[in-house]
Amino acid sequence: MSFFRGLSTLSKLRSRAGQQSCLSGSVRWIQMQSSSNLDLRSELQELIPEQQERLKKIKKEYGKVQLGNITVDMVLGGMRGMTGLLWETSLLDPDEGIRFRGLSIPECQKVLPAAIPGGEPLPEGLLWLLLTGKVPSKEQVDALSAELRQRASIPEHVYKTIDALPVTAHPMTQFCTGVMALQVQSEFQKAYEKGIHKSKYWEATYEDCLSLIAQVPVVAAYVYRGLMFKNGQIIPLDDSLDYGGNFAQMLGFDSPEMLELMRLYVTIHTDHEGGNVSAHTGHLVGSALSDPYLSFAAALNGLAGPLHGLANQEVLLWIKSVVDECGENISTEQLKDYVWKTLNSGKVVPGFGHGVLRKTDPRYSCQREFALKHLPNDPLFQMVSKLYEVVPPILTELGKVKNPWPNVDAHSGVLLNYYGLTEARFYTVLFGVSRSLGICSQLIWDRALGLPLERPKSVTMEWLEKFCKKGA
Ligand code: CMX
Repeated sequence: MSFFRGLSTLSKLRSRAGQQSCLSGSVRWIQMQSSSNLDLRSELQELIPEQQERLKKIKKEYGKVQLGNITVDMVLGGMRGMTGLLWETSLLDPDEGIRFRGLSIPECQKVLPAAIPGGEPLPEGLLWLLLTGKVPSKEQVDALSAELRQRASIPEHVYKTIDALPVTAHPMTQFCTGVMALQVQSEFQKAYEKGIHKSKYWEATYEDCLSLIAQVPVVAAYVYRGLMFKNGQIIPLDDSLDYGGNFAQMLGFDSPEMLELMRLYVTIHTDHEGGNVSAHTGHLVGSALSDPYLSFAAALNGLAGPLHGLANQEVLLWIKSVVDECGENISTEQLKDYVWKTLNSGKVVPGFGHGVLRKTDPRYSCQREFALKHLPNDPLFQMVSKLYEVVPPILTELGKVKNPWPNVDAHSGVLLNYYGLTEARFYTVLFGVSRSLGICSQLIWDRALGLPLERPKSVTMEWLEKFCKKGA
């Protein structure tokens, strides 16, 4: 069935949720046999053979088709624009933004089950979509929520390992250390040591991934509620709550709006196709058959960089420095001066620009919608709105910035800050929790499809010079 000509179609789809698949392409859905599986693993078990056949066919029929030319600029430019990875769970269009298995963020907000009528999507629903290409029913999502809660227990040594770090260790260091400590329970590693057959890799990977996804919010909440921010007052998991809601309440927030924000936040940060630093790192490390804990910890280390996930921390700190220096009622001219001052001191304006996107990030836009609905008069939100007007023309004037528009990180901090999560240094941990859903979903498919060890060719400057002179 061809699909996607307007959001009006989507309301009809709600009633058919669970019966559609968008596995066959980024913007096309095909009708699939309706499934009554409440269990995600059984659903995957059914899908994997057909996708393995699909990959074999692509290799056989199109293996020698050229996808483009590699230029020296691409090699020197961090492989920008070089198509070189298979990533099934999402696809990024430079102008339109991310689609999760073919669905844009507004479409996900329409069709994925919510905790409250008309509310934000439940991240478990997005996980189901990422893994299967199907929009789950509410019953399927509820079953997955329950499974994740069951898998969320944390061995005591994980907390002790985090506690062994200095209290001042960055929250991302604490979080990543916690994930590494969880690794000792890896089912994949144990199965590999016992000599598991490669056709079964995905099953052990699935076990690790679901447990990891379930556990990371608990570890993250431990980091937040620890000595650095909340004097070690830990809040346990609530057995009646969904994944995003539970995460918010474990962090210490129980207002319905904050629970909704967390559901939206976790949903939109999950996945951004395969080439970004965290996703690519997780996939690369996983390609060596490192288990999901090792792979995801590696991904987190990439996310902790200021040009990537740490930018959400940087944005709030930067906005607060503007307010400290110039006050909340800063004029447009003063704000322009502050942006120029940042640029002239050799820094980037955090929250603006992107390696692939060339328009405003839809992850920014949906957070803006949330703010307009819930906190239109918040002074920091108004500052973010002002920056939306002021920064793009200045970055354009610089002449070298390919995308002057705001990205996901330009907005998240002020929303969290409004609801009382004011500790900016913790923000990238939230991003990391959400990323577990995307990176783990792809890791399961990496194993199911038998994707190989990643090993691109590198060259030296001397090699490039010789090669180019020969060709000239
Ligand atoms: N402020 C100042 N300069 C910027 C800029 C910004 N927001 N965005 C890009 N530029 C500069 C680059 O630093 C680069 O300068 P040099 O040639 O002097 O090195 C030039 O413009 C060209 O860069 P580009 O091709 O437009 O962008 P890249 O793909 O190299 O980098 C990104 C993308 C995101 C790292 C960059 O836009 C940036 O540093 N933004 C600020 C940090 C940020 O918000 N990161 C979060 C991204 C989203 C995420 O991953 O979470």
